[in-house]
Amino acid sequence: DKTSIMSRGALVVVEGVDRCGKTSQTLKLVESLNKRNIPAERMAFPDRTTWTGHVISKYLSDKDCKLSDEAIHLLFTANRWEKVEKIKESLNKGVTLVVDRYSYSGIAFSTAKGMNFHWCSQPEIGLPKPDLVVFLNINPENQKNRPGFGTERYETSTIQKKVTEIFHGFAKSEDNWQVIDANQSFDKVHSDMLYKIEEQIKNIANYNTPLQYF
Ligand code: NYM
Repeated sequence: DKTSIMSRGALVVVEGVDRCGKTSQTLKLVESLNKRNIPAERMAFPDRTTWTGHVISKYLSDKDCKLSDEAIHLLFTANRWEKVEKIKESLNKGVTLVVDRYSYSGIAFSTAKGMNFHWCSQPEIGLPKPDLVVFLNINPENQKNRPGFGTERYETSTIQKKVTEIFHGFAKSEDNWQVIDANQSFDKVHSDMLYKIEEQIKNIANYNTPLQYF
């Protein structure tokens, strides 16, 4: 039967600081994959449409929204846990997921404001582990030249700088991270990402790689 020969979709995460092009690149990737007859869908964290998402959105946009650092950290994680069934279902159907931010953003942003790295990592244990993380690495000058910061929490250069350092740490220590030079043109960044993702999809099919968990 068809399901036994169809391989699972890839779990691909795109990480990077604000204004590195994550949103437009993830949209374009799904479009290009679909054009090549590779079923793919986009997902983004935080997902502001769920109940935890409503609170997260309020926290990010309203500085008077008082939640302890621990409470909001756990809500961001809960927002991912809410999606686990959906993630597994899609991957098992052969759909590749292109995810805009994931656990790494959760750990990086909370650590950047002074929280303990180890503590922040614990509630991610058991979540599906991405097959591939594409890190859009942009230099600060280029980031400055893109449309300005919004008014949400964490949109300051101090936080962004720390987050960048933490992402570079992940890129060095994690085996699933690939760094893409996001200072290149939109189309070049797109084709570099597409190449890595297609390579990953082929690997999963060739070696029948099972989904892993943190
Ligand atoms: N953010 C995002 C976190 O602090 N923790 C998380 O777990 C995630 C997924 O939310 N500044 C931060 C990063 C962003 C902010 O994200 C909103 P976006 O992609 O701008 O909607």
